[in-house]
Amino acid sequence: MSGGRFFEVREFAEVDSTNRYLLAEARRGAPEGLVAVADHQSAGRGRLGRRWEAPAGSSLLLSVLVRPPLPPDQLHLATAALALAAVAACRRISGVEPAVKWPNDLLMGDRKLAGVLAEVDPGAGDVQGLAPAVVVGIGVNLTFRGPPEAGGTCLSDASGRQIDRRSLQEALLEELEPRRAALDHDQGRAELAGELRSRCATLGRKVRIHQVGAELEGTAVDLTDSGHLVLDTPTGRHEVAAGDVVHLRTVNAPGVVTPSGPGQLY
Ligand code: BT5
Repeated sequence: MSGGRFFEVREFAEVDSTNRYLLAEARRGAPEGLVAVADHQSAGRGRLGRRWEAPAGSSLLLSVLVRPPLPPDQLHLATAALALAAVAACRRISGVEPAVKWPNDLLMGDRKLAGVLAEVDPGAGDVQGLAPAVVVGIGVNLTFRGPPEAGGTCLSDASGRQIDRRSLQEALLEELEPRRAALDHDQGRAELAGELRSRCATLGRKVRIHQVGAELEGTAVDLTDSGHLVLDTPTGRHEVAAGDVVHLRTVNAPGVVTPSGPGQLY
């Protein structure tokens, strides 16, 4: 059991989606810190209506409800906080260290090990004077490599051993505690962005970014303290806060499309 704010963990043998469940709880005024974990999701969500697939017992499927005091253009730092906590937990429990593909995947090499999905519900703010809710969920493959076409991997392949799901869950919630606290102030946010920079597989890569109505191609050269990606392109430098990213010149980069789903932060 983790200490700190993520102490109430609701465990499900099966639920449609841990993100969906926590968004509904947030709408009813649930406080920050509530955690949902499932053995199996019957309708696991990826971004933009895509599915997150995982046979029962094969993955860590976990969502947290946070209410960070972030301006809208920095809300995706909540995604970074969970992704970085997962990187640290994987290192502690399995000995392998995934990289982060900006903004929301954990990779081993070019293979997807985990995906993060942050969602806000505009209706979930202002309930009982609470800050708006952000639900951030992660699926970490333990023994399942994802659907064949996704070119994913799992932690037991990467580490060569069986990983205890509960140990990974507890380590993740412990690692999340300081990173969530960092979202409360400028210095913490800058430190989080610094950690993201040091773990980010996207920096130095040629990338293509799909945004609403636009596509941008260039070299990812930096991350700002707000966690935005800085791209060098033939038309100059661009700072990107939103968008799906394709790493170019890679074998298994997942193809992704423009964010448009209501409430999804990607
Ligand atoms: C994501 O979406 O990567 C975010 C996934 C978030 C899942 C967690 S599980 C707990 C919480 N509750 C939920 O309902 N969701 C969150 P996206 O970038 O859209 O990637 C989805 C794509 O990844 C799919 O279209 C497949 O191609 C691929 N995929 C699906 N399942 C996978 C898996 N287990 N491993 C690797 N790739 C997978």
